[in-house]
Amino acid sequence: MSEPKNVTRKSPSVLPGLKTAPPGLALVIIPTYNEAENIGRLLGELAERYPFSLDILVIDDNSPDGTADIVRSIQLTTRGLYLMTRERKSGLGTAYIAGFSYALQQGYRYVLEMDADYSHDPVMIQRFLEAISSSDLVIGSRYMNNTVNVVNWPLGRLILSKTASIYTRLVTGMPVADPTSGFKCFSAEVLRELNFNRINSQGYSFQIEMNFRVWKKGFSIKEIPIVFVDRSVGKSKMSKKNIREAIWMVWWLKMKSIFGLL
Ligand SMILES: Nc1nc2c(ncn2[C@@H]2O[C@H](COP(=O)(O)OP(=O)(O)OP(=O)(O)O)[C@@H](O)[C@H]2O)c(=O)[nH]1
Ligand SMILES: [Mg+2]
Repeated sequence: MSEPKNVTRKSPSVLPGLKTAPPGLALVIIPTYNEAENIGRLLGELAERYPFSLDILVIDDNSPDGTADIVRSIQLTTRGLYLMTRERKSGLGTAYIAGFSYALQQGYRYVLEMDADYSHDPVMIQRFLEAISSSDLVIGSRYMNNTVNVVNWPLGRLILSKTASIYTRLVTGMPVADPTSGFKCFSAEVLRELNFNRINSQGYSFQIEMNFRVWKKGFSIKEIPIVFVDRSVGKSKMSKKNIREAIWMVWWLKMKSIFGLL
């Protein structure tokens, strides 16, 4: 299949005869904006842990700190690492939509979302890949069984996140304990069923909207426990605008669903 113009593959081809899971089955999408301090270490760890069972697509929005250049240099020695570049910072939602389209076009069976800032532990990817064989969407949850699994988060962030989870559940009725989590895995069947043109939310809303649409289509959703660790380097891109958007988005989704316009 042909490669979109803004995606580069520099990796060497896979060595023949290796007794491992076939490459090309699962793709992890990592959106980045100014993650130069994190991306090198993360890509190194992913390549080491999953040398043949996982491909990686970094989607960088022309980060001024040179994140994309770091990815390019790692591509020279890493199999299955791809880079999509966009001209300007255009939001997490559109980055993921571009990544999902790429994943479907390339025929991946499973597609993961992951942050670049080490809030999401690479070790857990194995669990996602196990769980996705019996579910359509697997969400890494910080709030399962009435526990809170976050490390180093300021109390304000925790209250905000937990309140958003409760609020989303009350308004939409969606049975998901952590609807704003950005560590998750979709089966390709689910993504194929969604009309990406209708999804235009960013940040937290994007995660909620994806879950809601998957749930409303009757697909199965499973949550697995994760521990979320606050970023230790780099800056958060979370904004007040993201929070305001999420407050209205859940009502908008509910109304659309009631009137059959989802
Ligand atoms: N390509 C792209 N990536 C983005 C954009 N905004 C955020 N990201 C990336 O998306 C991931 C999550 O963003 P964060 O800033 O960590 O947001 P967050 O996890 O909600 O906030 P913190 O917990 O404070 O870190 C990170 O890998 C960011 O670099 C964007 O506009 N474009
Ligand atoms: Mg983060």
